Amino acid sequence: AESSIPEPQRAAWKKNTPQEFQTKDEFLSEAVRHIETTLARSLFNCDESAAYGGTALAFRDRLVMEWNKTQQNQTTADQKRVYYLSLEFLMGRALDNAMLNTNMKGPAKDGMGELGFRMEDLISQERDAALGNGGLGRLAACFLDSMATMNYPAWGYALRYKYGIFKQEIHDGYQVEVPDYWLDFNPWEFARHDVTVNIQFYGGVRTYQDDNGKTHSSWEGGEIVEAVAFDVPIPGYGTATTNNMRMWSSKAHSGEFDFQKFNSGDYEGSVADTQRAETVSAVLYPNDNLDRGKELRLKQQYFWCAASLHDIVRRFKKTRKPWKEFSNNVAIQLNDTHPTLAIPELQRILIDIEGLEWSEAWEIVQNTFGYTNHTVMQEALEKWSVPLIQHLLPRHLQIIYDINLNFLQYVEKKFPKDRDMLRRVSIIEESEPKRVRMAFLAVIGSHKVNGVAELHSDLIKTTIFKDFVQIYGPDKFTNVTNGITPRRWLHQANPRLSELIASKLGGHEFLKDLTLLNKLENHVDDKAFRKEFQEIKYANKVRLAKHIKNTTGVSVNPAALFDIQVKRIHEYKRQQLNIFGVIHRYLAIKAMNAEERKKLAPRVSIFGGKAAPGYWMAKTVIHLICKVGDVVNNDPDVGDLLKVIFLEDYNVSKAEIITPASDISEHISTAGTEASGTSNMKFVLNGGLIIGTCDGANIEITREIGDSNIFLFGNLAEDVEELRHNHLYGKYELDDGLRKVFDAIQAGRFGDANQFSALVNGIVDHGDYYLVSDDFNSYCKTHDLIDESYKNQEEWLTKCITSVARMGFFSSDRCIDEYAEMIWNVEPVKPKAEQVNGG
Ligand code: 6GP
Repeated sequence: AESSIPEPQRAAWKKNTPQEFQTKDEFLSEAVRHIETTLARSLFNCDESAAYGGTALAFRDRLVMEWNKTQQNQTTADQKRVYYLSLEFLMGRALDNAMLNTNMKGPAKDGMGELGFRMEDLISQERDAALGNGGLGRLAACFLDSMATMNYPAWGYALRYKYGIFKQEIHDGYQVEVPDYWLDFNPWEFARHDVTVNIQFYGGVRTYQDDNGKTHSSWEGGEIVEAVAFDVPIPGYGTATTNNMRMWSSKAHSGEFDFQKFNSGDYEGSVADTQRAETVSAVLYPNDNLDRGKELRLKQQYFWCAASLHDIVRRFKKTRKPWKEFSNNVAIQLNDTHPTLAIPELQRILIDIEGLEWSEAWEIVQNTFGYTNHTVMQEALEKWSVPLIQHLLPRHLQIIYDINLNFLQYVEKKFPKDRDMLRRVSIIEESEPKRVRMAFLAVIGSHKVNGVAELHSDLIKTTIFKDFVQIYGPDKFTNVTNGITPRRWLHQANPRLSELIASKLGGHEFLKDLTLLNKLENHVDDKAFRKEFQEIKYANKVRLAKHIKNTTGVSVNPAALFDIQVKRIHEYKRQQLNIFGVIHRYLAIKAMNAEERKKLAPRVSIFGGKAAPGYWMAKTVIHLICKVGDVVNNDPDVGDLLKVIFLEDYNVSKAEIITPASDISEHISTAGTEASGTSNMKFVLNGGLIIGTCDGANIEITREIGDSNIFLFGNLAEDVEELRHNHLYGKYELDDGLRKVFDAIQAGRFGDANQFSALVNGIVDHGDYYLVSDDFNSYCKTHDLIDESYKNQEEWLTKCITSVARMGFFSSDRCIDEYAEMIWNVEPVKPKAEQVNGG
């Protein structure tokens, strides 16, 4: 503890504590020192990448100093901490965020200006930290920002993948995946070679009796992989609190380097073992909303859960509190089922290592964990094969079986007449081979389960967890509607809009309390304000048009209506509906006379997003979009009336350019399939309207902004089941408009029709699972409505401004407060007065 350090030592330390830069000159001297010494570059070879590096390192120093103070302060405060376990953190770039959150962007910009650099150029030198697939990973990143900003004592636990999500290239209209080796220069992480955990795999279980005749189990043998901690400081906005994201990296256990092999001359064999250990944290699985059940993925999950729990338990033990205090000191949130092994792992630590009784341990486990579900789609629900777990984690399998036995006995007592219930809710699915249903284990091992938007949270109670509502009662299940951080998604991505809002609301407080945006409604008739708002949107469209020109070579007119769909490519998200709609529009334009064409608002349809490398249908959709673009964009008869763009390699930093530039964005999943969506929130917050289905958070967005400010269409979730049934039994007719689109594709107007036959047949012959045909007419009509609406620019502008003003609810700050109160029971820890960042 602090008080145990003798006074003279303290004084010596204090006297030499590095000072945090406060001015342009102080910043510059730090940055130049780093360029000269850390990066070994001189005045004569300091390029943009070195200037970026020096700036980033100067900021990292500053963050690390605040991090040290924050950790010390939180330890002294001795309050409950929250640990957010996520296999994905889609952080994007860190420099702009660090500069804005510490309120030091101005001095840094001026300083680098003196060296002849423009800050935008330096910012764009940074690689994205892309340790995630999509919404689930970006949500985790927004949560870290909110937890730090609101001073919650919180840590994120991550896996330090050597390769993040692949880089997408488009060759000839096909997606090509290129590995993303992002660690060659990462100034934001801090290696902690002294913080390591040995992680065990394989081996067997030995049971033995102690002197009192009590039976114990012990997991023995197998192999060890070492986990090394790398810390990334997470600065809050306008606060000194700097939290931690700890990433685990795998390496060969030093005791494991096989000296036997080595001495017998098999040096290469030894090295191969080392490399095998490193593969555990090598690559992020590139699937969004899909479980593929690969052994290495299970290894990753256990490696990361075990290292994190070891760390958490070690920290708790330092407090010397009794075990029954554990869940008063620790809340662990499971981001989907990926960290579910943390449940049997904590139970194992408590009973096998710490010697607690089963029931005492189990109560601690349940009180500690909360579980967030992010999808109801069957193909995403994790089920690990029993033989695989048996092999890799033999003791955990025993514990899972014991958890299941206790649970089923409880259920049987409660519902003695319902035999089928036991089969339905068992953690073990009686398939061949048997499988462990991770979602059920997560529900049983947690005290709260939440969905991520109201409709979704209702759906999990009536579908996948229906029986569990009967068993535990409805209170175990709750909703926390997702949110986004207004720092990155407004202040950073759209600085001019942030300034405009600040000028009307008298400062930037809205960035910490987004509900203050409602005061903007008072200015909706203010002419100057409206004009500036419109100019900002236009400027953002010009910026995106430049990006489109630079990356695709296509010129688009910034005055056209920008219609954007950017997200992972997935059948349920229905990019195919969008591109079929675009083809429908193209055919309509071709059939129009000059008079009709004059009345039409020019459009740019913009797509972006990655397809999982093994997802053929998704790749086909990308191919179709590209081919339609080739035809439409080169049709002189169409000109500016329609352009179709596929933006390569959609990621967080590109989203920061794309999101502020939309007039309309598309959130058009089959009702009941998109748990929440979060880009819908980003687009509206940046003054764009949306076209969407009654799905996920679209419903709550509608409630907040009013149904006259959103373009909703399509069938409702409650009707989906019956519609699917009709498709399967031939009780429907393919939509007429869609038929014409298919005719055009089949006639080869967009290249070889065979390329697209699976896509078309999926709808015509194979049941149209995502109901593209059912929603097509309503979709096209709604787009016609959008055209009409866009002609009245004043009304359109009013809709946009009103919507921004009503988006306060969707801040991830609100969301984190709800978790803190309903699920974690944690309180903020005020930073100490001596801390400086933004304070
Ligand atoms: C996603 C959901 O698809 C998306 O609707 C939601 O906004 C996001 O999670 C954050 O809650 N789910 C996944 O990406 C996923 O893989 C297993 O779920």
